[in-house]
Amino acid sequence: RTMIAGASVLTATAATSAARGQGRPTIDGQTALIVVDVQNDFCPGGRLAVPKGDEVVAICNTIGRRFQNVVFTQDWHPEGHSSFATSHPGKKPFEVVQMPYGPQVLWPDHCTWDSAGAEFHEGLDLPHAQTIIRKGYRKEVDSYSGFMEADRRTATGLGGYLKERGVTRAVLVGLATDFCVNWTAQDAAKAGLETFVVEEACRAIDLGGSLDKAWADMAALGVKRIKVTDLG
Ligand code: VGL
Ligand code: ZN
Repeated sequence: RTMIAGASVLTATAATSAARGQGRPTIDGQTALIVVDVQNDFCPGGRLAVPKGDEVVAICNTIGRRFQNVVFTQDWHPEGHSSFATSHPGKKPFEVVQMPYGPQVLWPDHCTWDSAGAEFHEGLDLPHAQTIIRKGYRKEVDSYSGFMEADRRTATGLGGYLKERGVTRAVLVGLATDFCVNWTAQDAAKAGLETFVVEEACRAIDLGGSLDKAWADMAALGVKRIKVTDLG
């Protein structure tokens, strides 16, 4: 009898800490789903295709219905953007150059203003999404993060938007795990949001170990890596 009582106490404790949001997010009016860069250029056939990037679309749709607050980020570059290898004579995509704000991976041209590649994947079906934060629109500065440009000074406004609306918790999905999801998650955590990344709802580029490093860096800031089933 004692053993059974002890076991049920343990079970109750685990259930309570889960409900407190230590392992899984409470989904309520203070929680926002941030759908990162689910754009054609990051999907197969796109100019900076993330392997299996399109597989996140259906998962985002299913998850997204459960959230009152849904926000999209959209990578949005002018032609000739400084993150494009084509803007650096003699350089190739995926080489790294030094920019005034630090190292910058050079990419194939992608997500240019008003191009088909910059549009959201046509299967993304979250009509209740409330706002779209565009980023990377200044020619000289990239922005993987939905919160802060790569100069690490210029805010996009997403932090203020969420704060003003009383959002304290962010759940992230989208592309790419090791770049824009990673940087957005880190900045969400730094902004004081309780931050979760749903791993099956993301796909990675994985350049030279960048995916393992991204998960480690996110974990160090308290970002929680969860599964779709953790959303209940
Ligand atoms: C991204 C590289 C360049 C991303 C955006 O969405 O992860 N990656 N621009
Ligand atoms: Zn970009």
